[in-house]
Amino acid sequence: MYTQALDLPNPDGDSAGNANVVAMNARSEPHSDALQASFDAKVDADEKIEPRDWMPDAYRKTLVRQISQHAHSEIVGMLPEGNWISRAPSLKRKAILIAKVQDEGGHGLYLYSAAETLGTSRDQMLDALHSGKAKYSSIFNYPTLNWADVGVIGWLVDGAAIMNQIPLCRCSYGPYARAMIRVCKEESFHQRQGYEALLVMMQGNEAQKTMVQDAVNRWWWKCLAMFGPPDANSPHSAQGMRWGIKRISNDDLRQKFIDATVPQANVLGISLPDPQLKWNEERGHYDHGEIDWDEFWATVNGNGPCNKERLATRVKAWNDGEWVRDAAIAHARKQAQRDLKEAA
Ligand code: FAQ
Repeated sequence: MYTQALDLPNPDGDSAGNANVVAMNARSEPHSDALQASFDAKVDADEKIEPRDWMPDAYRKTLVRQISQHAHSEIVGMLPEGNWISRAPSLKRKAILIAKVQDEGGHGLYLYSAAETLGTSRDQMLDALHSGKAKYSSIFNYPTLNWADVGVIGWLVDGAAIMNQIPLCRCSYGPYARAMIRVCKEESFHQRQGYEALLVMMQGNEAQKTMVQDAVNRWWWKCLAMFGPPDANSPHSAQGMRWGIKRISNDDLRQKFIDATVPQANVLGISLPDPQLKWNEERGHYDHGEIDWDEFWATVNGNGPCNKERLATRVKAWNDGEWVRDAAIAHARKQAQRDLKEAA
């Protein structure tokens, strides 16, 4: 979809050696009422904005923020499940889990590539993640205590992720929208494999059923918080909607997720840990209890149960991989010199 070619260090480029990035960053966007009007008209007509089109600086910055946070979530999201590959209960479950974790890595790569089309480099984004400046989804800062957690991540975490990501397939920025189409197809498989794993456990013995219920109790509220703060406290929502980046609000997506998930919980035979969860005939939706937003913000701000561990694992993986990056750059350099000779 996007090039995965290695950018060679370039003396005229940024610290990562990406000359194009520097060119784009240094470019001060010309601004005129005509350019703005043509951008607004495209967004209003539901046309896609493409990398070479003029766009307001704030639109570019918002997309870099959101897409890079999304990419970081995918690669940090590999960690809690990756911990269970060696402990999967059968060869079949192990093969499925390996494929799922690889898919998440792939999603991270599509998303970093989509963000790069906006003039930021992968090294800049990863620096922000490794130094703790960048956000990633709150959900990946909680521990996976037993095998039922892996099923619940598939069912509820991927389920919430798809609910949020389907509308992003219609987002106004072309590369992000196109990346999301494939991501959503894969997330849909992830959700179904998680649900199927739980269905099997729920047909097992009492200990297995208790494990599933316990995992659901621990993850339910955290998954509801994944959709972000309530609309009234969501600083980016109004502008995101105006720009066609966000199509459905945080609260509306959360409600859609609850409405879709309650019947699935009934089929599984588990209860959801919310005494206020009740069908409201008048609204045509389930009413639900209050999310603990203090706990959410503490986690988002670095003080959840696993924030430090997740970041330390990512930084170690980056440092351990340095020799691979060096070897790839040396190979690409030699290849470029060879191509140059042949062309001469
Ligand atoms: N965690 O004004 P809003 C996955 C931040 S992928 C942490 O509402 P916005 C796949 C927000 O960034 C999961 N921070 O912001 C998988 C902002 O902070 P900032 C990730 C959060 O952007 C499955 C501030 O709060 N999905 O799970 C969270 O309009 C299984 C104010 O919020 C995406 O990233 C949160 N939950 O709406 C992988 C989807 N919520 O930047 C492995 C794309 C909010 O001002 C295994 N992103 N914040 O410092 C989006 O749709 C949006 O960015 C929202 C937030 C909806 C997340």
